[in-house]
Amino acid sequence: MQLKEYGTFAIPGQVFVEEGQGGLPVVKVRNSFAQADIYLYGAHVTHYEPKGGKPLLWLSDTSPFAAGKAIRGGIPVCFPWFGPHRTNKDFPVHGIARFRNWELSSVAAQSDGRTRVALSLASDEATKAFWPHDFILELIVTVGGSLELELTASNAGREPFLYEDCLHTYFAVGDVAKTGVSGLDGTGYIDRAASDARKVQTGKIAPAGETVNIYMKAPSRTEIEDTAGGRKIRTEQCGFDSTVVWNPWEAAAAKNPEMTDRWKSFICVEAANCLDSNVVLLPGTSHRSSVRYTAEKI
Ligand code: TA6
Repeated sequence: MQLKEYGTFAIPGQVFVEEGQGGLPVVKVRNSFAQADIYLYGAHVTHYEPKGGKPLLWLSDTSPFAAGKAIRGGIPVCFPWFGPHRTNKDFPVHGIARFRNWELSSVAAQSDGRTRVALSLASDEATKAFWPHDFILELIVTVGGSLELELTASNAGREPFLYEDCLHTYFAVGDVAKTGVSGLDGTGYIDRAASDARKVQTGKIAPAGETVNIYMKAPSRTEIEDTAGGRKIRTEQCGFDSTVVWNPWEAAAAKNPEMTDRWKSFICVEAANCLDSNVVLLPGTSHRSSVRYTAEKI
């Protein structure tokens, strides 16, 4: 059922807002290039499928869609911290942006046939209970033959602040054990699965166990070779200094009811500004970061 209050954002045959899982509003984009679903809760892209292709994103079929719970899969927007909070372990992992209802700011059909959806989130009393700063976040999702996301953080307060962010993308793959990630050869990383040891990547990443590699000063492109799925996915990032490659593997996934044996069918390749590469924003300034994902059959 289409949601009346978002009627002004509808573009007949191309964009509509309806009640999605858990009754949460979801923007559905259907154009000549692709289809995509974007939840206002977390500004969370849960689905993208180029015409003639397969879904690009992994989404747990037991993911909760409920206030206060993280949607497991798709593209979580992490802000203003990455991973566990540094001083308060009771605060949510990966920040607060993914637990908030974002505003739908605009929807546009572009002259080239792509569709652009803009969402925003401003600080309020609820965000300040976790993080005391005045901020505005904007996420622009462009749905075309590639999927593009642009995340802009602005300092709307009077003091400088420091933040981390991440587009924590879960890519669907045929079999993670037959998946390689190339493009990071020679890049230094923090190996979270080995007590944060500092290492340097040699060759491509071929996951064979729990992998939580945080590459600092990462190159702007990687390629995911999804051999079992018969495709490769190119990721491009700009304004993000780090790339995170993650899969929990069997033991860690078993502890998470939304993963269990489904860990085999995704790999996260995340664009981030985190750890050594956080961002400092002076009052009145902004930082913009973007990603583009393109899939090709092999
Ligand atoms: O980005 C990798 C990571 O920090 C992993 O260490 C893992 O704990 C995961 O993210 C958690 O993400 P989730 O979406 O499950 O909250």
